Amino acid sequence: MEFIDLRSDTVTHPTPEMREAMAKAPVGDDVYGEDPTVNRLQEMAAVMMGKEAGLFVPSGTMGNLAAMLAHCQRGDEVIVGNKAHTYLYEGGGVSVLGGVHSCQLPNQPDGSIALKEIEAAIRPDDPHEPVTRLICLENTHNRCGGTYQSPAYVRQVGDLARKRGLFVHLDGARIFNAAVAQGVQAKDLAAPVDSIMFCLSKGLCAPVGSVLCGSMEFIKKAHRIRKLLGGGMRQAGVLAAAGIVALEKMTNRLTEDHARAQRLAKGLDTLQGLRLNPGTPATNMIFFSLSDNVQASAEHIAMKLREHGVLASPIAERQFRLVTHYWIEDAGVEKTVDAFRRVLAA
Ligand code: TLP
Repeated sequence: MEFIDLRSDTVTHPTPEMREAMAKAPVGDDVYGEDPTVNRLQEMAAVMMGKEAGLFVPSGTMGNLAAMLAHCQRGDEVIVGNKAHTYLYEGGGVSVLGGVHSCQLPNQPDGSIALKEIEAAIRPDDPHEPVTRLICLENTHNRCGGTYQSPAYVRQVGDLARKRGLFVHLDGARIFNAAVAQGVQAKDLAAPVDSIMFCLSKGLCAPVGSVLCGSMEFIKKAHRIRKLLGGGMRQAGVLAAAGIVALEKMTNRLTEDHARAQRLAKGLDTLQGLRLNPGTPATNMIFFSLSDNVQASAEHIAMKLREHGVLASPIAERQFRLVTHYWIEDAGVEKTVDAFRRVLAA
């Protein structure tokens, strides 16, 4: 059975054009810096983010970790949102491997961190305390509902960081979703930050990989750290080739995923038994919970949905996240609403 897979946009398979580009890609040993396809992808990514250089990494998690380790020393502190992917879902890597302390501040409903809170959390120069070194933002913000932050907000954080001698790293796993949702360029959102990581293997459909972008000096450090983390790949051009197609062909079409998310949310909203989160969907993620009158757990509902050919992610006892992407078409939207209707009525 063909499943309608809404668990994440990470489940996307490469497009036929990507598979063709992968088969034909010229390759070399990228640890020697000799893979022409990786080099081309890194240059393209840097231009699109308005940065001096880019570094192809195997995953978003490694990109964020390499960035944080490049910015921080042991004993430094990173300011993160309490719902940030870097804080919740990356194994605490920056503390485990970097000896970096984290200061978690509340994420606002739109995924931002209030400027006042950031300012108040910056440590004084006192030997009792860790040294505040880095602020991490996330755009779009996954756990806050796929919400996005504006260029003006990112600029304000960047200005504050510069004034206080701090770095800013942006987890831009879905930066192109944030950009198309606001009708701006990705580089408008990346300009105020020192480094940005974005993923090729989410809504952009490439099978593997992310790119970390920043200054030449920063990328040189991150390159050394990537090797140390075991992320130096050899003939990685076969993967980078799909990434190039992702950047050339797949960024602007993300508006289609956002429109389908709207349509899906509208359909789900007609069903008794579900309560959409306020404001959902902001981009390609729909968050909702089960109403009190529904006895079954989200886990049980997800199991039943599978029998109807729909894969959905429970993210808590009574909550779901659905994510639209390239492989979800209009018929899949209808089928999903129908499957929820049947399962809730059973
Ligand atoms: N997110 C995954 C899960 O890990 C939750 C998903 O299904 O959404 N930053 C953000 C904002 C992310 O959403 C993710 C993956 C990552 C980083 C990590 O990327 P990978 O999976 O490539 O390490």
